[in-house]
Amino acid sequence: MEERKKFSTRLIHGGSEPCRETGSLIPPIYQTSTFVFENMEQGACRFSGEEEGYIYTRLGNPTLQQLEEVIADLEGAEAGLSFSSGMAAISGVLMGLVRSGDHILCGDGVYGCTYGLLGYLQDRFGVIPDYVDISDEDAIHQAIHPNTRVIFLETPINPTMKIADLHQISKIAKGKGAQVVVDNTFATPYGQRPIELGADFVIHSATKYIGGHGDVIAGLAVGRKEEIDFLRKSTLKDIGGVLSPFDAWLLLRGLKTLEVRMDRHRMNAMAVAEFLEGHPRVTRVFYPGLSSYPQRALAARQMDCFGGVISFHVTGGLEGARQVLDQVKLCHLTVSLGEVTTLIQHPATMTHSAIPEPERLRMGVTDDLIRISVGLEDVTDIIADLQSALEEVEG
Ligand code: 4LM
Repeated sequence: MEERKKFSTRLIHGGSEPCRETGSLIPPIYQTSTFVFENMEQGACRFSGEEEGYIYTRLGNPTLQQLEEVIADLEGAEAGLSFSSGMAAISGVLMGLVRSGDHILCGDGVYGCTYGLLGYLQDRFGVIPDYVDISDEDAIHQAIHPNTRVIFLETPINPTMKIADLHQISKIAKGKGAQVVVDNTFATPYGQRPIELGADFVIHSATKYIGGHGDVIAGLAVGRKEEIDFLRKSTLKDIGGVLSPFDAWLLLRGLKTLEVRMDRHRMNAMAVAEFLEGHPRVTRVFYPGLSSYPQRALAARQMDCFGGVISFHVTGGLEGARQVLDQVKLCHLTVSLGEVTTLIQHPATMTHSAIPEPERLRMGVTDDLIRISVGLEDVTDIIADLQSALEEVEG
């Protein structure tokens, strides 16, 4: 049997054989909405499933397929599916798994729109979400009920950077008949592969590190073939959050440099985290690479790369955060993360502002918390920018 190629080789060669007819090194973008049938019989057979082949891009497209195969391979999953955004992927997977009356157990701290989606599913469709501290195994045990269908985890969590023990939680879930869905946006498949640790589905906001350059909104999901096929034919096809072929091509291009980008993100983030930790106006820093990180041993065991996102508390509460965010110049004051450019934002009033305050505070998203997605610039320039912004903060 041919030996499986290493990760960086699979990133670069994944699914992209040079085109036989033209010699084009990079596969073409199949920027088409529909596919022509030779005759009516063929069209009918494609629709009935008797013949394999493309029909219409919402149902499948060669460029999307290439991306789906690459992400499934990188995550160690049987199959992959692409969506028009990370939220389309999350809603597509969750709506494909749960029915009215089912319970979704969620890590207490997720991206604000995921929280919003779970609330919407609760209000309109009678799905019951619950939030639990993912670092507390006893609490997880107790929070699983007979109707728990899904355990939804972000790890690391946006923005508190807490992590979940994927191996342990997957084991608990299996014993209770629940499926584990992991949002792997922050870690990327280079940083951790939840399927290998027992998860059932992995989701990405591919808008972030997968694309890497801040020019695409996209989502991806991977899992077992049968279940991914079901999602393709149900919540993707019929709700219709389909990725455009051009955006899939941009993601394929971005993926080729994932490993080198992540290595540099990690190195820069480590230097920034150490700088922040030593600064008198910073009261606490959360980055899995720091020796002060509360779940250091688990991070080292579970993750190959800690990524580029850091969160930190400043002195002076909301005002302290405002002083930093209004002063930065090189770091862009914007939501999103995982881009070549350093991005900084205030979760309490931005990405997580839709979460009711008491819940948000319980999740650790306090007014003095700042999130920075460290980019690939020279790290001394990033640190100098933060240094001068932090000078504005009163003690
Ligand atoms: C942000 N995040 O945090 P789309 N999963 C995670 C995320 O962080 C996000 C999504 C899903 C931010 C966006 C403004 C862990 C998004 C949703 O934006 O739908 O691709 O991903 O800054």
